[in-house]
Amino acid sequence: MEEKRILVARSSMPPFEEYVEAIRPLWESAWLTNMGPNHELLKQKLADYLQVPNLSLFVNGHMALELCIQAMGLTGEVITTPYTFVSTTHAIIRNGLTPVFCDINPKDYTIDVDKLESLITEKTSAIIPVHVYGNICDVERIDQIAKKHNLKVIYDAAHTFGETLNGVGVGNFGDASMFSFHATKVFHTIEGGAITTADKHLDAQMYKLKDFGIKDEEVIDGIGANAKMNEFAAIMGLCNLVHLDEEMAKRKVVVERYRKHLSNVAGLTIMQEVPGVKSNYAYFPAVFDEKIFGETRNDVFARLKEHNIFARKYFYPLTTDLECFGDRFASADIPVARYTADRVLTLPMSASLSVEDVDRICDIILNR
Ligand code: T4K
Repeated sequence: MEEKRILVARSSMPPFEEYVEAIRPLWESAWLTNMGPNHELLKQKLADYLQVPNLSLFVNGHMALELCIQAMGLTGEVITTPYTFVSTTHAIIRNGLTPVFCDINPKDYTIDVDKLESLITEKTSAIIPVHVYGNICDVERIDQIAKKHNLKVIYDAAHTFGETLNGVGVGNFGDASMFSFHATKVFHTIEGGAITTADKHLDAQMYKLKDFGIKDEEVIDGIGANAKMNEFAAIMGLCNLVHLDEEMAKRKVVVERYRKHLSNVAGLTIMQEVPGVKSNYAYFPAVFDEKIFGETRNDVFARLKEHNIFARKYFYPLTTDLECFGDRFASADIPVARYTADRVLTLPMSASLSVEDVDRICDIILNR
């Protein structure tokens, strides 16, 4: 008999009837997009949930980031990390800017603040750090460095929905934060994303830029794109929001089960709870040091696959090494990012995993 197939993620689904009931009024109103009533309601509810003053919704997280960079009018060089999904780097380059790659720290894989300052030049206009896997960057140090050098900070907070640091919503750090509501995320709108910011002017810019730069019927004073969230997506968000706390509680059980089996295994590094952080349990990365663990990450990946379990190598290759860039970023000094990308495996993680599933996955990993 074929073993149960487990993928790295599985979208949370609200009860079918709840979604169907919620979309029923659309057949009456026929108002499907362009900042409809559900879009406006979701925007308000998410701003409350994330404890942020302003939130702008988008068709996806990537367009949110791209347009936020545009709205800020950044120039020249932007410091970021290569240990991320390709979206972060593409958003910088597609704005005509040059990414400068800073290494990550081995503790939580976020930007290494000790290596950051030496990369700042007179051309640097911003820092785009990534709260990778939901690990919150050293926001205090980044803030100090940015203020000292007069730089903007946009956090790629794609993985961090609903997290808080010492009670403060993660979307409050820096000049702006981008969240992804992709189907694979803890909270999703099928496709979707948001920018949070305390800057009212920036928020107003974002509202226009996602709608072609339209100010009113006769005035278009920005060169925008079309990146609006539609009503079906917004309704999916409203339905998912009702069940979010329950979903996160289920994810917590999964993470605790992984930790029970995989903590204190020689040659295997996993993330532990961080004091002061309310986690959303988005991802479960495990880093395999082959010299001590006895097997490479690729060996473990292949063995899991034999058992119909599909872990992923998020984030390998590093974005510096992607084919589309040739050897343009080959000289980046990023040893920790390289070490980690070569050894990381993100294990299956969703609210639908049972403890038995986790036991089976861990059994396979450990019985080498
Ligand atoms: N910044 C960061 C740091 C990010 O991680 C991302 C996105 C972004 C920016 C950009 O945000 P968005 O523009 O996407 O809102 C996935 C996601 O597509 C992507 O959103 C995510 N990061 C990235 C880390 O993962 P793929 O190419 O690995 O996805 P895929 O299709 O292989 O799906 C992975 C697994 O998820 C599947 O094995 C099964 C499950 N799945 C997938 C889909 C599409 C579902 O259960 N339902 C689904 O509908 O990129």
